[in-house]
Amino acid sequence: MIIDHCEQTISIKIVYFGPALSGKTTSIKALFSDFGKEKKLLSIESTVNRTLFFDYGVFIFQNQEWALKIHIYTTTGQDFYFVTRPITLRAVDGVIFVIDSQEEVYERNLISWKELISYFNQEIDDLPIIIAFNKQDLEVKFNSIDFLKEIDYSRYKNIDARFTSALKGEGVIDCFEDVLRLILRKYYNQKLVSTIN
Ligand SMILES: Nc1nc2c(ncn2[C@@H]2O[C@H](COP(=O)(O)OP(=O)(O)OP(=O)(O)O)[C@@H](O)[C@H]2O)c(=O)[nH]1
Ligand SMILES: [Mg+2]
Repeated sequence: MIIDHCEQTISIKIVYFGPALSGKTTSIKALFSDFGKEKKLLSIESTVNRTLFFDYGVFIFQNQEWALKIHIYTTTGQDFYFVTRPITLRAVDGVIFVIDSQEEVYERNLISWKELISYFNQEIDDLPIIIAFNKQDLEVKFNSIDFLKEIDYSRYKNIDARFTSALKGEGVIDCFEDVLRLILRKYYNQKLVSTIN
């Protein structure tokens, strides 16, 4: 979070992370479309619609004095562009970890999770994360509880899980609101932000 008193802006950064083809770009597109802002989304894609570096967009909420800017990125799942992922994650305030719920790619999700936590030290314990079990519209899925047990879900303090079908736009806004809620609660507890009467 960056609080700029001169410009009177608060900036927050949220990143969609997850294995290749799990639905990160589909999720961010659905989110921007829900807010009627699909034209504001910048996607750097290859000719086969794979993310090359990242997708990026910003939501700006403004009152008369202050602006809240929420910068939203996706990482690329392609290992060829692996080097871009830790860069995209720099100074992140909250992560939406997009899972591909298809049984045959269970391991891929686990590897991606391990990669995510490898970029952080102890701060991972307190990083706001929403785990989005995506592709719920498909028939054959693995059991989300198994995955949560395997990553030792209960050791993280600022984490939650949800089901999504990004292709249908289902659950995407809830994930966004939830990660924002976790971020604001964390900064409220740290007294970086406060409520006014
Ligand atoms: N059935 C189904 N397919 C989905 C869903 N979300 C994404 N997909 C499909 O999964 C494929 C990959 O989606 P993307 O959004 O490009 O995935 P990504 O995670 O951004 O992929 P990379 O950027 O290449 O890592 C596409 O064919 C999507 O249509 C979903 O909820 N259900
Ligand atoms: Mg993508």
